[in-house]
Amino acid sequence: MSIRLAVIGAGLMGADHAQIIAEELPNATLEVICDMDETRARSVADRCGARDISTDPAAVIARADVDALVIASPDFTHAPLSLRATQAGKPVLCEKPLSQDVAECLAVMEAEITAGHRHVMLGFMRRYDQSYIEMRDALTQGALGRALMMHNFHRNVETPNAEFTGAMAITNSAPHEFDVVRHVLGCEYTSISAYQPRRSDDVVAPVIMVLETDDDQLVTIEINNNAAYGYDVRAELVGETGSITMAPIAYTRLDAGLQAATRYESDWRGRYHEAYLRQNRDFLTFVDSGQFPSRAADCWDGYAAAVVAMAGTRALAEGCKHPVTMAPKPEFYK
Ligand code: ISE
Repeated sequence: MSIRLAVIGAGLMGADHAQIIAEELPNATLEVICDMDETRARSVADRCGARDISTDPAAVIARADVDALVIASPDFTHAPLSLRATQAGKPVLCEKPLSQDVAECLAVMEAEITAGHRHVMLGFMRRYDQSYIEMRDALTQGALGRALMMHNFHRNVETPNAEFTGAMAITNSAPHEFDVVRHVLGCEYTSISAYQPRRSDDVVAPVIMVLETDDDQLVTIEINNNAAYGYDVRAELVGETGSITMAPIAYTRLDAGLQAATRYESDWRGRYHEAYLRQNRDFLTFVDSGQFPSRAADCWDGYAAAVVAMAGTRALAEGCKHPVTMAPKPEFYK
């Protein structure tokens, strides 16, 4: 039976999820596109063939003709809407972050524990990207020996808007690395340091972070939201007996005029399209079977990302190493 979905948020990510559902997920139908901007909701609904639109997320969550939801509205709405959907018994694919407020993450976790099963799958789609899958497999298969360090850089062409700050590089962009490094290494973090170089212009400078893990490993993360040259995300995992590094992703190289050239994507939607597709298929399997996918990120992972992001913003503001202190992991999430 086809799964009836609603997408809350008709901005960049909501429109992308709606298009994936409409064009590449035959076992799902788009029932509602919800956005506070009715015109924007209508535009996405018409483009993707959704049956209805709404400007009221609470009403959409309660609709009898909606089996599950994709939450792609602004970050501050993610936890409250995930909480409401969990209390309504509706599965949710929630775009990252779950929340930048640790207490909000704990509230959603509490609701899932009360309900007795997970409802929220978090949109940390890097877990479904082939390069991180191969990196994690190499480690678990013993090809690298024990993991020592993981180096990461995450470069956007430019910040999405003028309000984007260095702290937002930590709370909005870096959660992808915070999560996927935990997933690959199977670790938790114990401390974070954060620094910024000075740029000669007035755009947001990169943020460099150094994190320690609970197995005495080191993780470096560079977030550069104004790299200019292209959307470029790579990592290298260094073990005691081997290393594995990501190649720049390109389908072709053009050799001409004594030059060789490859092309970068302009943003994450192109670079991670296959990962979004795999993630969204796994979400539908979760909705259909009730079995939470082993690769997927849950609310504990959302909480973990929020805790380290909060510590990272403090480390950046104070210019010193900050401890990452997490609550004990509930049995429910083990
Ligand atoms: C954005 O919100 C994303 O989730 C992208 O995956 C990431 O590359 C970008 O830096 C974020 O701003």
